[in-house]
Amino acid sequence: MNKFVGLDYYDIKSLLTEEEIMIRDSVREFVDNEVIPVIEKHYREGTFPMDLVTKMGELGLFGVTLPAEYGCAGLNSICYGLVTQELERGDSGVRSFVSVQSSLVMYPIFTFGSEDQRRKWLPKLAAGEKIGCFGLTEPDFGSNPSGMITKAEKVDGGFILNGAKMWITNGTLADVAVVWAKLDGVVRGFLVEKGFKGFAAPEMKNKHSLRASVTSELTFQDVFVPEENLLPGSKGLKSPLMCLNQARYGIAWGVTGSMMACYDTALNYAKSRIQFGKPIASFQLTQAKFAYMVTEITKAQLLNQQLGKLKDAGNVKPSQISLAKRNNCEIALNIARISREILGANGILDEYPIMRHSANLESVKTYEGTHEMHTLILGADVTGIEAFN
Ligand code: TGC
Ligand code: FAD
Repeated sequence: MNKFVGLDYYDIKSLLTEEEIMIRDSVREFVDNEVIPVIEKHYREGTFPMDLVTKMGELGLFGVTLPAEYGCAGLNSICYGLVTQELERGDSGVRSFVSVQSSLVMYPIFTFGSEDQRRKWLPKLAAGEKIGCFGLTEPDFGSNPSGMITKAEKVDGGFILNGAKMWITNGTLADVAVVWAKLDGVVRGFLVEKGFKGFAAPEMKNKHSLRASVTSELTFQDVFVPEENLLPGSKGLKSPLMCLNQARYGIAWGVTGSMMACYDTALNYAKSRIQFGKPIASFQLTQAKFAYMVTEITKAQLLNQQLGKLKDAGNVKPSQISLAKRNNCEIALNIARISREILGANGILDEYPIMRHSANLESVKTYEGTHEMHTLILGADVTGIEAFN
């Protein structure tokens, strides 16, 4: 197995601390040793590599930015970004697992949960002993979650939940679902545990994208949720949207890892593939493709660095995260397609990771806010005029 050396055209390593470099390199090695050797098989079979969960827990990859008192690594946002970048170099499904567990489950329990909820869930989620999922999207409400119809009603000792969620990463695997539902017309977060009567989480099959990731429906039929499972600090749509900021940030970095994987594959191939008596890397049209890719990857890396600095300084605006998520997903897809072109017919084989990345990136461009929603978020921010409807 060759060790991966990621593109670093602008010496971005010089912007990282020793600790950040160490974390990047240890996740890079984990991906080389544990993810790359198994991922194509899982992708073909449509299964998630469950063996990785405990290993990722041992490496401290879940909830990396949360405090050590809850079993987490207490690292900065650059470290979190580097973790997702390296994981998605392996596969978007593996990065998705970590994004959901960290940004969409542990973050809301930490931010909106009671101390009891934090102590009950965070150490086990950090260790990978428990798995979580995040239910916001519904069959009829994707880009506009404010219209959700999943509803909670107050009863003695708790709440009765009714409704359905769709497209939920890790739903079938999850021990705990962070479910967003309206209580008296206000969006609140509930911890729905595996085994609660009336709760089911069937897997959605036959995906062409993110095949090494479990995607599920969640259905709630008169599910009794005890009082202590309401996230007390959650109030309004702002609460789930705050979680999305964390996950979108990780995606901006993650897809940069996909770009680096596709670029690296195409460059190695182009140097050794001979046509017309020369390596295809020697043709000007091929070099133009590499010039585009090296430029765009470098721009994405610099965008991520500054975004991480803003985030750690507590100054980041959601629209700045949208800019990076929107740009980097679009560019990652372009780079996957260009890399596939460079490999010609070989590019469609699963001996190479490019088509897998390309197919995955279709989902990544769609989830956590589609390209169009992030365009509108940016448009609203710069003009001061909302154009969502
Ligand atoms: P709007 O009225 O604009 O906002 C409601 C309240 O929220 C505040 N807000 C935010 N707060 C924090 N972060 C953000 N990003 C925020 N965006 C808005 C806003 O200030 C307001 O606060 P307040 O105090 O006034 O109440 O809400 P809207 O209904 O008009 O919708 C806005 C819109 C369209 C931008 C939003 O709904 C949106 O982002 N839609 C996209 C939906 C989406 O991204 N879904 C993702 C589902 S989860 C997922 O895909 C996981 S995949 C994970 C994986 O596998 O890796
Ligand atoms: P729609 O909202 O129906 O949009 C369809 C098209 O219309 C899009 O191109 C969209 O951009 C466009 N559109 C919509 N409104 C406008 C507008 N105002 N102006 C212009 N264009 C518009 N959700 C979760 O809650 N939890 C998860 O864990 C999760 N995991 C996912 C995993 C996968 C593999 C996938 C594919 C999705 C996942 N999602 C999850 C759901 C995801 O967040 C939604 O798919 C996404 O928000 C878009 O919603 P939608 O698919 O219903 O599309």
